[in-house]
Amino acid sequence: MARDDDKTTISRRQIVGTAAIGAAGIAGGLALGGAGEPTPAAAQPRPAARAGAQKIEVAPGELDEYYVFFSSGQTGEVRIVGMPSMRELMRIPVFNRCSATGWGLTNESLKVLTEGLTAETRERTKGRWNGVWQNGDTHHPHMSFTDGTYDGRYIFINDKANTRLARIRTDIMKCDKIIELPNQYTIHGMRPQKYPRTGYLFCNGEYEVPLPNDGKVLDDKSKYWSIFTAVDGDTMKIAWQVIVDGNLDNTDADYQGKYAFATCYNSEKGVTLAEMTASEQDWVTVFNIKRIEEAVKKGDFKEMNGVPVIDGRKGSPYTRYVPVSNSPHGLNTAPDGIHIVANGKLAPTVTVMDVRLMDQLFDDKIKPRDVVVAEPELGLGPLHTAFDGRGNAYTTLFLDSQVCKWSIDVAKRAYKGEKVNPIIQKLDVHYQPGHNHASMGETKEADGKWLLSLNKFSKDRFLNVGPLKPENDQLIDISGDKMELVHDGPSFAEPHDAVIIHRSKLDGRVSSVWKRDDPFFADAVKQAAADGVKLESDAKVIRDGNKVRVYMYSSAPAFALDKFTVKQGDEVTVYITNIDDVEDLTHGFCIVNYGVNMEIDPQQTSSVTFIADKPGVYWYFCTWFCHAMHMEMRGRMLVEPLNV
Ligand code: RUQ
Ligand code: CUA
Repeated sequence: MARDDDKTTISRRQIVGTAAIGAAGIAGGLALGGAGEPTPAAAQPRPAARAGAQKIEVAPGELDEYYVFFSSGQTGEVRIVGMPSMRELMRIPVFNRCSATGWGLTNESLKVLTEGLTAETRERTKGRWNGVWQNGDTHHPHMSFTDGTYDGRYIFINDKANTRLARIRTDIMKCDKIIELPNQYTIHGMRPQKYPRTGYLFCNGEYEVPLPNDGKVLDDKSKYWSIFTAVDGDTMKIAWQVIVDGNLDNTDADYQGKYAFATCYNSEKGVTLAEMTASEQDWVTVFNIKRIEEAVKKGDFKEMNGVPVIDGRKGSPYTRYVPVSNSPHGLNTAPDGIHIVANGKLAPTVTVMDVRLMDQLFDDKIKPRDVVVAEPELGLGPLHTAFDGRGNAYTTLFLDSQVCKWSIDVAKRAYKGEKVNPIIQKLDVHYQPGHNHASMGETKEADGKWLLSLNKFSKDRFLNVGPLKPENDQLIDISGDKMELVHDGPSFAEPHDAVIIHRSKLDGRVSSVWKRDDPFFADAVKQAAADGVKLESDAKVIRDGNKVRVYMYSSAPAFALDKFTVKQGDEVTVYITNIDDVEDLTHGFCIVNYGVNMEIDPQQTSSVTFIADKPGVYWYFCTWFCHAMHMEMRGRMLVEPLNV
């Protein structure tokens, strides 16, 4: 395979440095990035003694200063990590199944997983897999905003695999809504509106398809389109969609509530690697939110699958297309509220735009390129940029395996012709970084303390665990003049993206005990009321034809029913209410050889439905070690055979 020092291989700079980049160049570049021989760990720089630097140790019993919400790529979940310790604190199942919590098995989770699917998907998944997709691919977690900073209400996360958007309630750290976007094929970039509040979630349709995608058009790519969607974060309903030229990769919003931006790497609308990278320029698409809202009001749209779809292709009043070098990727708005950075990927540059020029651009007083105020050349493979709130930017260089720290102001002066170098420092990371994140750096409250580099390859940085390696999320201290690498953290599978949120944003918001009137299990409460059952104090079996509803409560170390009897073939729903009112006293409910398990937290009601298809004695037991007599916390389901 290609190596950096292999003289027969085209050099990285030849591949990505200049204008003409064909398919072979990209393939070569990726091979260099992905398959280069590892440098021995001993030869890698290690953090030296750190004078006066920030403390990374979080002693036993101490708490972290930041919450980090990580996506998890192909596992489909969201993870909570403490920073700076980088300890994983919790996993939140979203698009995946979870054996521990019963996500994808319980009625409460199935409702979340299915109710927001399109009618078509519901039909396609009917009768298999509990009516839901089995996989997801989470990329971009973001917290809801009010007035340019995190407001603690929700975390939103996209599913690239099956075109869904999910919302997580931070009070219980559970997903409470999932919707599928019609007319669109995949969501890649996803960002919340920052001002005045969230508001909208902007969802980028990366892949181009015929509209409608019903098989009538197949290979004629001139009839393929990409869609930009705005979802209302309060109702989780689609507000509007925009058809665009090219495609949509990453997205960000301004701090004024007027514009959203998206990078386009396939302006060619190619369907092969060579076609997608053929032209030397692609663009950033700018969306004028106010004009789009007015278009919806006055009816300048086509309704498709119940959604107003606005035509935002070139020449429309709703969008502008700002040319930038070949195949930009990340898009990042700076905490100064002014600068928007598009990251070159196949170009060695990042393009800096000034949001204050967008009004003039939409009034056609200036040309699209006139909104560009800097375009520094930083290195090879710029993917994403983070900010410290002190005017510095930190850009990941995928091919160079570095983070480049640079000054926005100096880059602007250089763009005007001054002989100045905006680059302040380059730091090696291990290896091939994608996203990076600064503490509070995606808000107007960027505090410039920590930087995370989410590296795609770990190679030799950890004990060898086989051909599938973890990713490496590296923690970097940026509080001083120099970036300093302080911690390596493995992760599975591919986090892509994270947000670093000061814990004060969640202070007093996160519960330890459920509220009995929580909407999450409102259906169970309703059914119990209809059955005349008090969930907190009744243990009852109610037969309704061949449907059987088993109600019990639990309190460590016992379930209220030590047995219940059903008939073979019955459709059984077990409702359990954990009446313990104590922090950290979770019970579980698992039936042996029935494939059933679920979590029941303090004051929560959980339910699961299954067919009692096999006669016999089936013990159910508590799966969370809750008491000295946790092992004894069990009971029997007696299934009477049909023909007796
Ligand atoms: S985006 S790095 Cu979804 Cu860059 Cu993965
Ligand atoms: Cu309840 Cu273990």
